[in-house]
Amino acid sequence: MASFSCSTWCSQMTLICIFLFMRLSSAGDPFKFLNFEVSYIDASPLGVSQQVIAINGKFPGPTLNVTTNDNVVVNVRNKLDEELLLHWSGVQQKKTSWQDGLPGTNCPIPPKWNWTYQFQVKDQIGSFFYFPSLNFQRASGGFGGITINNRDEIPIPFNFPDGDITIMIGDWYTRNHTSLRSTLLAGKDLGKPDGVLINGKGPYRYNDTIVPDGIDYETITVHPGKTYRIRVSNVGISTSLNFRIQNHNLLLAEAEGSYTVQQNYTSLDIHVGQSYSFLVTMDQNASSDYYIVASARFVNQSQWQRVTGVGILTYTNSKGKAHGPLPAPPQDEFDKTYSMNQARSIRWNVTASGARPNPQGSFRYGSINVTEIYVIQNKPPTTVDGKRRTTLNGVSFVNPKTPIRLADQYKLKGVYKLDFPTAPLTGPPKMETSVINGTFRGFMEVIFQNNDTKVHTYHMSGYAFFVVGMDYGVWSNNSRGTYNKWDGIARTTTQVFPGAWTAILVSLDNVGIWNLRTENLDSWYLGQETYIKVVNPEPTNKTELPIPDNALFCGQLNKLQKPQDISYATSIKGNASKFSYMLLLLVSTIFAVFQ
Ligand SMILES: [Cu+2]
Repeated sequence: MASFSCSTWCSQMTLICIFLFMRLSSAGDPFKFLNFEVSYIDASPLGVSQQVIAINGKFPGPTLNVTTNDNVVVNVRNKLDEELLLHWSGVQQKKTSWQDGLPGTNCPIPPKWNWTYQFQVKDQIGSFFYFPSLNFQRASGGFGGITINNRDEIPIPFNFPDGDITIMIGDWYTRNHTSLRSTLLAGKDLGKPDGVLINGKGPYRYNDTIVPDGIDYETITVHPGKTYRIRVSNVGISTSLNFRIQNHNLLLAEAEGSYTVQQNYTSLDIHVGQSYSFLVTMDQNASSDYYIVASARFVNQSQWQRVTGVGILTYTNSKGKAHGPLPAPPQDEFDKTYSMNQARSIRWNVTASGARPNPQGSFRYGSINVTEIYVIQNKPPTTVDGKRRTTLNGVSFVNPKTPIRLADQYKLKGVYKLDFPTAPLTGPPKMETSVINGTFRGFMEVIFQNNDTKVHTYHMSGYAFFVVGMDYGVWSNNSRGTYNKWDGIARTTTQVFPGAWTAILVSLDNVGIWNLRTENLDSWYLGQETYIKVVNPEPTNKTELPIPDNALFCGQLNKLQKPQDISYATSIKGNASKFSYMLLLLVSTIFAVFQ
């Protein structure tokens, strides 16, 4: 039994107070309480010792496992020596852009401080991941899965799986994020990654010359004949990965919060920031284990051999180790349409029940009139004001010292400009805090035009958008004739192939300040992002919750910040935390009843 020293008691009382003063967004829906302690640990995923970012001592962090409409309360303790924000990528933060965990919405959590996120996963299902959004930290870890389950009474469009497995894949460097950051700030390219990790672990030694001895690899144990839901996210820096499991079919079932038309793939390209669910039936004879592979895509395979993640799928009745060569990646070196056709083949299951996007209450995005159009073009890095920077439409985004959402709240002038260009600027590129002026309840069409030489993925916070078209060449008005107006997938992160465009439609029904960025971490870090501002002209708490009482202040609002007592910076664990949760639950119930 933990002893209740004053410091523990005080911290519990503080938690309770914070909690009491939080607005209960929806008192009827269940609450899930979590503690996330973010710290460095030593790990050697590729055989080289390095500092990685762990959550509660784990790398990757624990999966946030919640259910549609849950109220999620995550008390984050920053034990790094740097500022921290966690972004719950894919969580739409309906009415709560205050909780989005990005520099445009939140002041960073200083070292040793804690900050409690509270948000509701309203009307959402699916597979996503969270990650630290500041200062290139994702390159050192700090990520973990997000699983939003259907509520019990809502059927899923397939038999309930016998198991649920989360797999994080991503390219990896043996240098940590501070070193990678310096490389970028020095105007250099990061170069080829040192490997690909699967759930924070290096490759199985499938080949003695390529993989050194003594590397810890991921093993996933399964029962023969059973069907598992395998959720895979690419949490890496900038490498598109091809995912495959030797001798096993991947039946695609979900993409970032939307059930898909179920189709079989032998492998699927998963670009940075994307998540999918596959149904995998363990229908092989277990004569040996099987390889799980995530290999770099669109690169010279002989030079990038080491940039391959290899894990092991082992049946409980397995008769031996996996051996021989890895299952081959797609042989499409001279066929640039293969991957794009695969992307186009991913369709929305328009008849599945459960939470799903419902633009303007119609479910028929194809018949809604577009109110604003943005053609957004990226180019390879270029020099802006003497620095190597990336741009969107010729603007390299500069994050303001005061978050945009807070600047609006306190009516500060001059923090940003609402002048993001609707098409690429023709003049020289510039550094600006230039934001998109979105229309509340408008229907926006965005065409991403990728003029770089590698795949870029784009993510939008606050929404799921419909991916309605993609093709090589330059987008024109005529391209609309090729749009899928019926079952384009609604998701949060889409790929844009080099020399190609991708078109999305999004219903701006969520008030707030929403990040629109490339997920390629190096390009994002150098300015390839903006925000969309969506304001309800009518002042009401119904479309956006008030500023949370625990909001942190920084920049021009620095003076509003009260100091935080960090003397009780010890973690709350074990029985003590259970006790405090019970108390919190009790207090919140009473509070809800008497509200
Ligand atoms: Cu996001």
